[in-house]
Amino acid sequence: DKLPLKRALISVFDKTGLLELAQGLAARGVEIISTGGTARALSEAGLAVRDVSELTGFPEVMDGRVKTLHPGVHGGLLGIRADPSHAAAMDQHQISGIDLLVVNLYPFEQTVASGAEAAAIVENIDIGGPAMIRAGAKNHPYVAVVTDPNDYRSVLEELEAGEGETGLDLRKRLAAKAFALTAAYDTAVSSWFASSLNDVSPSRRSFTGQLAETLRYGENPHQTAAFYKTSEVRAGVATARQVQGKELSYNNINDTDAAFELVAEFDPKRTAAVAIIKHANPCGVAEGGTILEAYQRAYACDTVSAFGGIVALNRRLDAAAAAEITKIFTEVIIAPDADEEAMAIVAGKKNLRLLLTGGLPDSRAPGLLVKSVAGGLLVQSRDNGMVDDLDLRVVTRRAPDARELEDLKFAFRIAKHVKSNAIVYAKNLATVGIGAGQMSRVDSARIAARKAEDAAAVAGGEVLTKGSVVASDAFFPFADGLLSAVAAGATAVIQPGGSMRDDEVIQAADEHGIAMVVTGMRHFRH
Ligand code: 93A
Repeated sequence: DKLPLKRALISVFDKTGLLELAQGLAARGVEIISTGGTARALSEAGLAVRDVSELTGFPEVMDGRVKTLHPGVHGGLLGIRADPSHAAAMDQHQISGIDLLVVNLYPFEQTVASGAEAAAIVENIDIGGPAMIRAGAKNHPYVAVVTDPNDYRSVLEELEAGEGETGLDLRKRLAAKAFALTAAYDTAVSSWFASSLNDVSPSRRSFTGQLAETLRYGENPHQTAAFYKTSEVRAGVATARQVQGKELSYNNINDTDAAFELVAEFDPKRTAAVAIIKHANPCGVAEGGTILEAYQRAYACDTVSAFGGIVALNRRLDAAAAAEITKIFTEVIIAPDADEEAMAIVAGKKNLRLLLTGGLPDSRAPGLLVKSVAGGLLVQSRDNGMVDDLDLRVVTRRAPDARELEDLKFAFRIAKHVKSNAIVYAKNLATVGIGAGQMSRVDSARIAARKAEDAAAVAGGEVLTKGSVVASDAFFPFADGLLSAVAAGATAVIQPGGSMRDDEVIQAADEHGIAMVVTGMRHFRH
């Protein structure tokens, strides 16, 4: 399975490491063939290089759109050397075998990310490169295909160790990587077309990401994990700049995403907002006049759970808030920005990760959510649904007053970010009790109320669910969940409605003087 390396074709957009590789090959007497720009770079460095047009007998035409798409190249990549008829064809047509192919592609995704115009993006769809990569990788028993400058060294080392030969094992591994590259490349192209058509239909998409980081472990230490970034750019954990702190873990990334998506619901021009997240669920969310005030009010919701939490802000982190947040152990702070003094305070906590995103994502923007199930992928559009005043319908005799109405909308927005069954009590634009992830809605209601009692016990004050409002992410199937909220002291309720027993639930609300508003929109989250 050893293969002597006589001829290499190098055609690279990214010229990183090119000279060292070519020098190493030249030193072994390998003949080098290259395309226009690559050949120029090599001969300027004094290396002997043949132009690919010598193989094709054809010049590069159409601004380089056609340079390597020719049997003189593809025959040399695809010919099975051990097959007499292939060998005869190579002989007859004077096709020389290519043993090593080094290609990296036009920077399609970077061009998209740079905000270039469509014409420039389209021009950066590499055709000849992927064609050669696929041809060489298919014929890996005879061709080594290198698509990543990080692999140049191991190829040279293998040549060194193998006295000028590459082993089949290396060629197979390179082929696997090559097909992964072309698959991801084409997916990026198709995603761009779909998004430029504003097509977010889950059934017309393929998926890809660029490996950003191999993580130390997954959700648990015995699981392996990696972080991929996609071309669907939303300001958030994937695009953030990590200013300081330990490496992010799998759970940190998941929780930080949940936290930032939640605060993105609050327009920073209207209000400051802070969310504290544990296990992907909020344990406190609040608006405030300042970030400090919003943090203190969010923290007060559940001072026990906030320990070791993830804190997300919708506005710039300032010194006052930084000083307050760093009073307890916090895993991550994510914010659009931070001022110098705040960063200096955070720097006092070496391990605390500070992530700055440069902005907030649009929570109404479309996008896709992907989740794997055994043997498949489930894909849906992201929950960018938002209830506005026109959607709300009062179904009880009593209508909510202005303060209740603001709190109801606030609570329902948060319920969207709480694992179902979700129950959220809120008062004065701060959560006062959150019940998450229970299999029965009445349990979520009871847990949320109990947590509010616990918070009151810790603070030595009154139980804040008294005179609060409550949001439910889905309808109350029975009156029991509602009655539990009444028992906790809630005066108004917001929920999607649509239960077979809506009448029963509304009647129970009326009996207790509760104001109830239905949204017509459900916010399950699992
Ligand atoms: O425009 S192409 O799709 N047509 C081709 O025939 C072709 N052959 C190689 N692009 C093509 N390439 C790409 O050119 C390679 O994938 C590489 O990214 C780039 C190297 O060009 P140069 O050597 O001129 O810098």
